[in-house]
Amino acid sequence: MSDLKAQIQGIRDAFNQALGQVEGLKGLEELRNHYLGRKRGIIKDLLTDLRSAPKELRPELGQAVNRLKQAVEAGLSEKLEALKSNVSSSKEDGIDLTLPGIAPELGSLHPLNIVNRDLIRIFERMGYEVAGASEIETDFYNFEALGLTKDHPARDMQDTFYVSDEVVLRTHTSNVQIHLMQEKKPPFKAIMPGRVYRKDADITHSPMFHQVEGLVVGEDITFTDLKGTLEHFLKKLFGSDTKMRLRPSYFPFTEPSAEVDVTCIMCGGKGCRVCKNSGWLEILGAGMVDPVVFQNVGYDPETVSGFAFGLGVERVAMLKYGISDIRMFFDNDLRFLSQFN
Ligand code: FA5
Repeated sequence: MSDLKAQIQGIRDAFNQALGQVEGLKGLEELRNHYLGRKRGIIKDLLTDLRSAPKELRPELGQAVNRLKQAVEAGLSEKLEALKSNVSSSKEDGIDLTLPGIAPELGSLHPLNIVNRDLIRIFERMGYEVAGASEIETDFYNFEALGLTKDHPARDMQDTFYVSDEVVLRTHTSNVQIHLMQEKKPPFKAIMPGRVYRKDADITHSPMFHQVEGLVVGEDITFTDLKGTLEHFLKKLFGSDTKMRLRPSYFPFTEPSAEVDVTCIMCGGKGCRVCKNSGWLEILGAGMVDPVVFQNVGYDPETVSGFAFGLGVERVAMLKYGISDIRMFFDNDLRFLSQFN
């Protein structure tokens, strides 16, 4: 009798110890089977042993086994609740839920797309439409119609990738001007972003780069309109303190033409390494549309006038973010790109 009682107590102690060491649901299930299993469980064995105990002691021993069974069941369900509510301490199937999660890597806009969108947005707010054309272009749209005849020395200004004698990878977005003017009647104003190509490669020049072209055509469009538009644009882009200046220049498709400078965004115009101590940075080319271009698209230069401008997106992005090597935009190095999140 006392043997069986001592055995029951031993089982209870062993169960409590094992229960304390259980760490997960799988271990708990194993413990349940070990003690309460219908065929080979410890308590089932005890009940079998009970049958051979003296008859007069059986009720008391039976009660003791029942109490053990209830204690085991209570212990198991208590532990189950604890494991469920404290999942953070659970280690199931090799997954440690206490470890910090692995955050998914979020993509972000490429810095050139950020700048491109900013540029477009500024002009859209001024009522410009957005237009585009093919990057593979005929000689006519890329050169001829813009006043760059076959023997024109200014063709050398843009080192060209030729697909064939008459087909090129466009060297600028000015080709879109011609398509647009052929398709539309004035007045209109449009902005034309896109990829362009030149045989040109160093730390500030890339064989593929992006330009944004602007074109405004109508009656009585003057150089003052050009100046006011660019001033507004550059202040929106670089800040309201930005100043602008125009220098006489030459483009075959504009007359007069100008290079447009802004006060250096690094030093505010005082002079630094970036602006080579001049206080100014060249930012875009512009001018009044040459009457020859209007004639080439069938417009009457006596009744319409207009202005055009073009800038390099990489150049703006390099200035805005202080990037010294243009190749960083195209290396696809995540250490660089993730800084623009
Ligand atoms: C032009 O391409 C003219 N079509 C711009 C224009 C349009 C003038 C309308 C007047 C009226 P330019 O060759 O200067 O101009 O190029 C414009 C800008 O493109 C440059 O200021 C520069 O920022 C950028 N650029 C030129 N070549 C490269 C290159 N290889 N890599 C990166 N950016 C370049």
